[in-house]
Amino acid sequence: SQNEKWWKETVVYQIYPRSFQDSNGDGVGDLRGIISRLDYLQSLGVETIWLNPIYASPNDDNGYDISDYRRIQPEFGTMQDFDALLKGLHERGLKLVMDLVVNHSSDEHEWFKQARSSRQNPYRAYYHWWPAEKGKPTPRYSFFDVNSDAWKYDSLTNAYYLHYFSRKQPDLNWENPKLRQEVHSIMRFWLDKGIDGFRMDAFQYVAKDTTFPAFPAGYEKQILKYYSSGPNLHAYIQEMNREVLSKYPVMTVAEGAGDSPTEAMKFVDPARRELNMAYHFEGMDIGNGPEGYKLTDFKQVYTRWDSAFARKGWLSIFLANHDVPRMVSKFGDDRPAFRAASAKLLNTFILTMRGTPYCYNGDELGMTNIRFDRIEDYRDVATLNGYQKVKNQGGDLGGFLATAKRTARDNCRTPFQWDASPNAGFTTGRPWLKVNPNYRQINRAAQEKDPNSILNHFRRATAVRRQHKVLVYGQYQLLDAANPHIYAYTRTLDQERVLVALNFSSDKRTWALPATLKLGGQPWLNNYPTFTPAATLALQPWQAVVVPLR
Ligand code: TEU
Ligand code: CA
Repeated sequence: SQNEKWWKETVVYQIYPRSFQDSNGDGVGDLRGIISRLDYLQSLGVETIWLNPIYASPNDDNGYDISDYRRIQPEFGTMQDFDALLKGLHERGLKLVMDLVVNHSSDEHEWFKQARSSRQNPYRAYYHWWPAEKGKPTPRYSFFDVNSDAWKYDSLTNAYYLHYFSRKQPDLNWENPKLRQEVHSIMRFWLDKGIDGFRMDAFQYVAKDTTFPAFPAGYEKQILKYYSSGPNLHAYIQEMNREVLSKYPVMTVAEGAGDSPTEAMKFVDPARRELNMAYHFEGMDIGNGPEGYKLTDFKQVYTRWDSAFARKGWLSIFLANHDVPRMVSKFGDDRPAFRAASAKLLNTFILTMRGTPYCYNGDELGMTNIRFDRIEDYRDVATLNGYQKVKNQGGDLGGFLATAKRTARDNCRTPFQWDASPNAGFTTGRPWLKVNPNYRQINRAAQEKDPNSILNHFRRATAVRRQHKVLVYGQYQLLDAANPHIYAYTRTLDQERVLVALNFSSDKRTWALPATLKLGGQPWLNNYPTFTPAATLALQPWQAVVVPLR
């Protein structure tokens, strides 16, 4: 039907290039390294690869600070390497999605160098400035700054510039049509090379009210309300669709989608001609405290978002990315006895929900948080500046480190665990970020040999999704919403109906099937060797079954 689209049926696999595979021994992953792993990517049964930024960058925020949008980061390789990678992917039937980071550039981008050189410079209006003679700017919160202050004073022109992220990531001025044309031209440059889409970074933040009105006290606690969906945001996206996107058969996904399903729908309602899909963070935002999360909250979030998109629009489904802890450490149980089962359960969840699944590299192996003890081991600007901020305030540094062990972004950025050789086969040199010492047990080579490994379960799960459109398009219905341990739902498409039953706990559980459901055969997917069809299911710790219904 008209509603069927390749980007709804695809499974996206996210590669963090810095940590995937080093090919030349400098300790940094690179494009040649990815090329050497193309057969592995194909073997996963995913069809789309999303690469975190690989553009030229001083690397203040691992590539999310771009100094030249048309060049490859020299550490990662050359444009020839990029072309070879794209060709290699396409030859294997895989698509490539690039990160588009245009809420901000690097302060080392030529535009910013020009802009800050004088108030009269034509590039001045590519950024947001507050002349110091107007006094202090109205407060704006910065996610990454040591002072949380998004205005940085620049003495060269006696003015402040705006940066929602780090000082080295000045926000671009989307109110300037010239800037928007530059972005369109950058997009065409990559689309004309044949890439298959964009993941649009921090895109909900691009539009600003440039009169910079004061926000009420405490606004930073509701940052999405004040920062996302600014004036003209959707006009800018519609313009981009008209000028660029509508001319290419590609997919687009907005990182962030406003502060509610209603706001999110504006990005992806097909009638509005904007983007294809969006991802929200409500699922990720639960369970960041030491006490973890309640399954009933988790179910409620996914169910509410599913129903808001039941008739139109499309979402992404993910439990991890490069900005959050490892999914098995946060949502599963990464102790040795439960790690494999819970990782398989979480992959089953991602691959059986409605929405396009996004799988973060390493999660197909059940890689875990590294849990650094010392600030010296971290590399992430967010953690390093956060630590410095607490230190400047004379705050509780031990408490900060304890929280970072659980939530810091470097937990999931450690090198990919290929095999049991030194540095997990990631590099022959010194890795830019420590390898998780558990690589001797948790690695790809070991899991290739084991038919019941997390890796081979992941492959079965992607194959099942490919074979059964009910898992892509089928209507979702939650069962037993109040159950604190079992997440069960059905997916239904025409005559086909399937039950997904997930035991989100480290204990055996029983679960009585609703009287209206009749099991209709052997499981399509099961992370344990056995399953006994019965009116009451007996589920092992973290057991995950996908069973057809009659
Ligand atoms: O992250 C943006 C992002 O997650 C914000 O939308 C979020 O609200 C904020 O970080 C609060 O935690 C993207 C990238 O994924 C991230 O790696 C970059 O550091 C960031 O943009 C800046 O480009
Ligand atoms: Ca390298």
